[in-house]
Amino acid sequence: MEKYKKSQDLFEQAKRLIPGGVNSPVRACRSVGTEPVFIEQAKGATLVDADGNQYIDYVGSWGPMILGHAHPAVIEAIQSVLHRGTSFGAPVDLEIQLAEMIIEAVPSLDMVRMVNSGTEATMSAIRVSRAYTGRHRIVKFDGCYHGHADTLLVAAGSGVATLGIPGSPGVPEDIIKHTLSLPYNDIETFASVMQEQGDEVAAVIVEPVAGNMGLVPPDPEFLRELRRQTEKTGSVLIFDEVMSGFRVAYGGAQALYGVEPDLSAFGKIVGGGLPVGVYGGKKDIMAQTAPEGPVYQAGTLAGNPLAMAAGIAALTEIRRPGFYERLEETAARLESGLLNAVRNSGVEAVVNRVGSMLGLFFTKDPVRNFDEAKKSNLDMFSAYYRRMFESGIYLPPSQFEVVFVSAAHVDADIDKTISTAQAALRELGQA
Ligand code: KE4
Repeated sequence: MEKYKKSQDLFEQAKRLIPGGVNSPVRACRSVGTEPVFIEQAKGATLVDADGNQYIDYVGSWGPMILGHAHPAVIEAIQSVLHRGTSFGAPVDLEIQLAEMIIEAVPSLDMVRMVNSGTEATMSAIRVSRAYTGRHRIVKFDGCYHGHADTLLVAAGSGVATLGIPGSPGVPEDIIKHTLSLPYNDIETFASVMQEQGDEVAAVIVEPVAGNMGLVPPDPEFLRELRRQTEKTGSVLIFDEVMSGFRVAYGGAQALYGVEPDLSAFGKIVGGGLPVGVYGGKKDIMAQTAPEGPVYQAGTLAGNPLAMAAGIAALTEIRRPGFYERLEETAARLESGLLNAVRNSGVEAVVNRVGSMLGLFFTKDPVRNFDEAKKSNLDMFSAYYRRMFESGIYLPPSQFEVVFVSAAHVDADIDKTISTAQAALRELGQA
């Protein structure tokens, strides 16, 4: 179609040079049967593709863009430090400033280490936990995705779930034999596993709000049970807040649900759209990290000054009074509009939401874990996705991702999204 001609040409070129033509699998849109458009630029809640088509964006770069794209404060912050140079491989004052902001925002953090991605953050938190406890076993939860480190690519969500693969070839059995993946929100199963083998468990890692099997809220009692059992067995509790951190509250999901982990991982928002991952927590655990302690972890561009400046600017904006209240209003409007659209369409679907993270599943039953998420009608999701896309609503191209609302989404965006969803769902209901 001429409408996407430039993107199609670019995609053909990209596929000759980059596996699948993308630098991250889920961007290839394979699970929804379309090809990706190449983005020319973005501002606020609007994306513009290579052919000039405009979209209301609910991917938000998979979470970082809580302020909306190209926020003036973030752009200005990057420009204001650019003249100093882009990377030194030596400490910079900006690293202290961002570390202070993150530690001040999250009471469970005594110390943090900057890395370049969420994957590095969770991978490093696991390594430090294993060193701190002298144990190897890791407990994670089905449908949770913690990045692509070998240890954690077991029954993962996000792109692994989107591609329908159990884990990934190339990950030796020797490595994943230490990783146990249990059903999310299943308190009994978790408690009995920890009673049996908790004293061999180095760490329990969880997405405290699950955003990689679609949006699945935690049962607060489940999070409290994770805390109780890990306290009892001396295992490290790791909250992977790469997505939920600074998203569902300024203090993350741990602030929202009142459960304090031993270590946390952050990413996405804390870099303001530039590559930043963070792991941190209790001082005695973090003191294991080289060069203070023996656990090796390193990174050429960790603490990069441009990324630090972008992160500082982003957190400065989102900690302003009223930010989360306004975001909550916008996301609640979208949720109720979608629920009404479902009710008026005759289609069976449920909507899950925590703050500005939403998930719509084509099923009549509640979705509280990965098995239930996988029971939803994926073909219907693909048809819905395509219909919304063609009408200028840019949703995540997978049932196992989440819709992100930003501070840049205005009433007109929400109204257009709801009316487009209404039309799409009516069509699906009549098909
Ligand atoms: P990165 O390595 O992609 O920065 O972060 C990995 C990660 C860790 N933990 C959680 C809870 C995450 O959601 C992620 C990454 N999220 C996916 C989207 N679901 C990133 C998008 C992609 O893989 O292209």
